[in-house]
Order: sequence, then C-alpha cells, then structure tokens
Amino acid sequence: MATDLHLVIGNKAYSSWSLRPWIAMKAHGLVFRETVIHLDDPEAKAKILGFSPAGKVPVLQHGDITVWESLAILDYLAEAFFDRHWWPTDPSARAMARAISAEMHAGFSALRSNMTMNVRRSLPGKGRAEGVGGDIARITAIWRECRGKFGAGGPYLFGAFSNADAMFAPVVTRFKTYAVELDAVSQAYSDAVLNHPAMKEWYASAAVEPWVIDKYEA
Ligand SMILES: N[C@@H](CCC(=O)N[C@@H](CS)C(=O)NCC(=O)O)C(=O)O
Repeated sequence: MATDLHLVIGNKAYSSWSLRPWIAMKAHGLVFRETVIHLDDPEAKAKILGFSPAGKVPVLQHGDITVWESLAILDYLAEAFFDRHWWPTDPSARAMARAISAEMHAGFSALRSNMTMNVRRSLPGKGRAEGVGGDIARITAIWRECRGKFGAGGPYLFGAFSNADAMFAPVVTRFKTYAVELDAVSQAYSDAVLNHPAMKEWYASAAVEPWVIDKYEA
C-alpha cells in the first residue's frame, strides 16, 4: 500500500507547506514517490493543476485518492496508516496538538510573509516587520506550553514526533535562517527538529536544487 504514495511538492529551498507532509511521511518511514515542481516555472500552475484542482502544493496521491491542503494530508495519513503515531494518543495532548496545528495552518501571516522560508540562506536580522514579533512570541509560548505539559517522553512538542511538529517544522527553519533569538526551551526544541534525520535530508536536497527564485532571496 505504502508504495502507492506519491507526494507532489514545490522547491525544497522555499516551499514551507510542502515540508509539512514530507517530513511527517519521512519521520514515519513511509516509502513514497515524490515530484518536485519548480514554482517559478511558467508551466508550474498547469503542472500543479494536473494533480489538484486547488492549484497548490503539496498534493498527496494514494492510489486513486487525492488529498490537498497540508493539514488535510496529515489527517488523511493518520487514518490511512493508523498503526503509526501521527497525533498524540492522550486526549488532552491530542486536542492541543490539533488546535495548535490549525492555528499554524490559519495564522502567523506576518511571520510567513516577512520571514519566507529559505533553507539555503542565512539572513540574520532580516524580516523584523510589524507583527512578526507578536507571531514569534505566540509560537514560542505554544512551544513552551507543549514541552512543559506534554513533552516528557521525547524532545518534540508532545514527546515523540507528531503532526504538530510537522506543522511547525518550517517555522523552525525560519527561526534558523533569520537567526531569531529564542528562549532555552524553544531553542532546544528547534535544535531537535533541525537534527531530525528527515529534516537533514530535506536540507541536503534543497542545497543541490538547481533553481533560484529571486523574490525569496531578498
Ligand atoms: N493552505 C495550503 C497552502 C499551499 C500553498 O500556498 N502552496 C504554495 C507553495 S508553498 C503554492 O502551491 N504556490 C504555487 C501557486 O500558488 O501557484 C496548504 O496548507 O497546503
């Protein structure tokens, strides 16, 4: 069954939404085919529309099922491969994991637009626009709360790696790229995510990608 999986993503250097299902699938040892679409290619939209009418990546194909939207893909995976640990099992931890994942999916637009993901660059001091400090404060408060209440079983938000970590993985890379100063708990959490073998694999692939998109290199 797992070999029927096909994940369509954007540039690994820049596509934050793509990283979310990709790192979760890798972290859970799923075998899948991937197609990377260069988002600055004039044909990119047509190519994406060939996989999903929503016209955005990531897109998951599993046999004849197609799922788009990063959070919907993570939920789909949790059901399709229910023997793996996608969401925390404890109900209060799971409720928090789902709430913060939805908060990430819907929010933090100041951070997302001013500190765009670029895992190949180091841009210390850049991106500190209005609203970004508030987003950083809220995100790190979430991380401290999760680590404090639910993190005893491992280095991630709910101990073991979960979909909540996948949702926040691109933020971890942004904090590294833009050298955001973090409290000790958030820094330790970020280090754990950056040291995850799947994250290292993503960075290594991004480093050898042939494409550059100027608007994300400012
Ligand atoms: N809410 C969507 C966002 C997807 C998204 O914005 N993807 C971007 C790349 S990171 C995209 O497909 N851009 C290409 C386009 O809009 O043509 C999700 O969670 O998957």
